[in-house]
Amino acid sequence: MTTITLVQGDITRQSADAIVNAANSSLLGGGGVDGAIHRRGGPAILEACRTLRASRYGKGLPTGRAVATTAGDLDACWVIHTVGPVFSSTEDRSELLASCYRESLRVADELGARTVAFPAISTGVYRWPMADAARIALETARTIPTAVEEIRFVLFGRDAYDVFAGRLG
Ligand code: AR6
Repeated sequence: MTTITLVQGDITRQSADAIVNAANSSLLGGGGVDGAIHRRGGPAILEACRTLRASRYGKGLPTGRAVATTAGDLDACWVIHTVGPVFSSTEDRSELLASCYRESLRVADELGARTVAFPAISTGVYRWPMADAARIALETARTIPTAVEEIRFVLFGRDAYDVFAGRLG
């Protein structure tokens, strides 16, 4: 039985087994959630990302995939890095966005994580409209078979929270 919860706040302040990062395929950090996670989590996360690049993801982590590292100084056991699609008004990339949630939860299951905190993937720099992103995130979270007990969406700001809350019902 999986419970979906919503929180308004900064994901780097959350306590969870796994915290999901809206990364880019380089895995070497960036702005938004990615920057915040690396800043608060400290250099161990970047070091682990560099190792992953050198070993398995020399060409980068593909969009829609997910991979775990240490969570460094964050109050979590793991950070799960996933690469959201850039929003396109001419091409339907919804399946790739759903895949970020599915793959992150698959990795969480492999790790044995029971609580997983997600940001609203692709809704910042990658410009996905919040209402549509919330629909995809919640539909995927509701329907995926997983041993994760709590899927927590951590929304940055009141507007994003309200959009998710309106869709969760
Ligand atoms: N906690 C929770 N949510 C946050 C936080 C935070 N600390 N900071 C921002 N958000 P974004 P993307 C929200 O841009 O769109 C990076 O440079 C934000 O308001 O972080 O998937 C990566 O390296 C928005 O709603 O991720 C990639 O290059 C949501 O998190 C690129 O951005 C996602 O915004 C990925 O873009």
